[in-house]
Amino acid sequence: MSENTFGHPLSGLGWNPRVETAFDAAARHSTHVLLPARVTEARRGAVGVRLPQHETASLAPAVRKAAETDPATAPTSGDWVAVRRSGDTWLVEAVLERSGTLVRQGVAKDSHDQVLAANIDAVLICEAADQGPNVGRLERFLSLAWTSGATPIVAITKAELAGERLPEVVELVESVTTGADVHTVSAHTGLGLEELAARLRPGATWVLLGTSGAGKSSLLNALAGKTVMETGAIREDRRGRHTTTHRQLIPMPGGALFLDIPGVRRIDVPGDESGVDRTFADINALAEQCRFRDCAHGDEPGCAVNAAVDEGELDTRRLERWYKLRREAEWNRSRGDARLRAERRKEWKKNDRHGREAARRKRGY
Ligand SMILES: Nc1nc2c(ncn2[C@@H]2O[C@H](COP(=O)(O)OP(=O)(O)OP(=O)(O)O)[C@@H](O)[C@H]2O)c(=O)[nH]1
Ligand SMILES: [Mg+2]
Ligand SMILES: [Zn+2]
Repeated sequence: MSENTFGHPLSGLGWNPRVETAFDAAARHSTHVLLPARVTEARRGAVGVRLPQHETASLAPAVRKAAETDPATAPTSGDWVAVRRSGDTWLVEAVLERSGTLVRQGVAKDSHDQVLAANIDAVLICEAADQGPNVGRLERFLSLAWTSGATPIVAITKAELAGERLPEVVELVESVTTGADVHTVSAHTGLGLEELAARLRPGATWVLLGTSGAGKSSLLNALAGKTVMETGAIREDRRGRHTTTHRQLIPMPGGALFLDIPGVRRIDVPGDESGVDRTFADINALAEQCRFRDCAHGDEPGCAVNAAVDEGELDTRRLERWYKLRREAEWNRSRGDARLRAERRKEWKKNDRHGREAARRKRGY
């Protein structure tokens, strides 16, 4: 961080030279006087921003139009935006270029991707110690986190509830978290909180990812040392009910920022195989040792992947999950490409029509 950004009024919100450059570019392009702000809450058609004081801002027509065409461009929690005063309201004039985005892949036929969090440095994946762990889900969350460009970190939450099973739970989690650090924590007993808090750099933005009831908001409160988010008991008669219902960016006492988001039950891996490859780096390293470069790990001779399975070093279930997630990523990529093609076609048709109408007007009939 350059010296002059330390005293900046937005430094407590993660303001940094990269954002400053992006903002300067936006400000130069505008005829209005613009101010930088960070989106703390995204709602339909409006956003909660910090400038650094709290304000509500609506979307300027150009931003709204872009968001209608592609919802992924709409200002979302964590975004840096350029705003201006218009009468007694604030308008978002531009969404500044993002770094690190957690994207939820649209799974329905025509659905668009949804940006859950923008400008994030770390993804804290929460998995409760008393309910599993679900390694398949962890691999899925890890793939998503790696694709975001931010650093994934895993928190085994509610550790005290695992009792004697804790070492077994930790071992299982660590067996599927190649390349990501694992912290064992308890919001109730305080276990592991100091170690985790030591990793929070001022100005860094962390997002919490996990199922509903995993203890994300509780962990946030415990790290903050005060209640910054509501937490909720999981009751049998209200299963599936989320305690956190909207995404919110919270500045922490030490200067880091946390984005708390509602629990995610299942999430598709994005159409980008790189996140899956990072998650399964152990299998990829094995695959590189196969005799044939294009080894399909079937019954080829000299297959290092199969050798590892035979020697009991690689769990076949993990291998199967790798295949499954890779297929899913490939499928989502091809689907994304198909949607892009369809959108382009629609755009061309529209332009054609506009062109024809303009020609007709010119001709006068
Ligand atoms: N025993 C124990 N319970 C915990 C711990 N952390 C959270 N809980 C409980 O787990 C339940 C869910 O916690 P929340 O923090 O609301 O979970 P969440 O992940 O934010 O859930 P959503 O907001 O719905 O996504 C609450 O009843 C908490 O009291 C812990 O360390 N130990
Ligand atoms: Mg919550
Ligand atoms: Zn092989």
